Amino acid sequence: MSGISAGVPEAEPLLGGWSMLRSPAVAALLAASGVDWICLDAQHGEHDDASVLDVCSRRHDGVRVLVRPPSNDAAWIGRALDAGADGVVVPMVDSAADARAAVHACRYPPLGGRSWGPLGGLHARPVPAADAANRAVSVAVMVETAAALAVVDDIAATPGVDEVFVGPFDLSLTLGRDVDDLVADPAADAPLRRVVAACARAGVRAAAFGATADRSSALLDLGFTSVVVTTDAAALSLGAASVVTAVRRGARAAGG
Ligand code: 3PY
Ligand code: MG
Repeated sequence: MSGISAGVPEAEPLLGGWSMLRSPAVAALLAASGVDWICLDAQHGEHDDASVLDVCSRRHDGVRVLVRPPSNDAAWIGRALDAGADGVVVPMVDSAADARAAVHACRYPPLGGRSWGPLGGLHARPVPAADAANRAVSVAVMVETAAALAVVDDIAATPGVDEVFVGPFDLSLTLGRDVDDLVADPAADAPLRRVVAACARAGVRAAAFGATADRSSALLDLGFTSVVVTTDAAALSLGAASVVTAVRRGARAAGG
């Protein structure tokens, strides 16, 4: 197993932070929160080419930096990796062919079609050789539609895929279900259990977007071994709101 999983015992779950805000300072705070990895979201978050380069050119004390491109697009994936991302989380991968395209975009020949041009040299960082970069890169493909679920074994078994990453919000939309109902489904053949089982059969990591403590814990209980526990936007607004509420409550109690 390569990429994000390198060096981490299989039994130990990885916790991730999701970066929505286009701020390198906020991404650095998120990375310093104790998570194992962060993901810069250029699909639904504010990140773009420039902010990805900005975050990736800073050091984050061993916390790996992934990027979610807006789509399964080789040019975008190549630029994120050139900027120094440790891997990508590719959205809306609906088939083994989509998964093969994502893998192909992430690896240099002869394994794939990535074009040479890492930016590390411009930022006084060492540039790994092509074969080392191929070994180190982490390729996560998002299973988040009914179509993807139907072929999840094929997607998970695609050579070069390191991780299958569930987007429970999109998946619940295409299945016509409530997201928390989907996560709590106790059936032996429940959709999320099917993803975990497919990953176990293929020997790849099962990851998912939780974003709240309850949902993240439920996903870990289901067998996911890499889970997004919060987003920067949620942590900021919930953290500030809880302090404001506590201080107002205290002031009212003191005022009688
Ligand atoms: C989903 O749940 O669909 C996601 O993509 C999470 O960002
Ligand atoms: Mg999604």
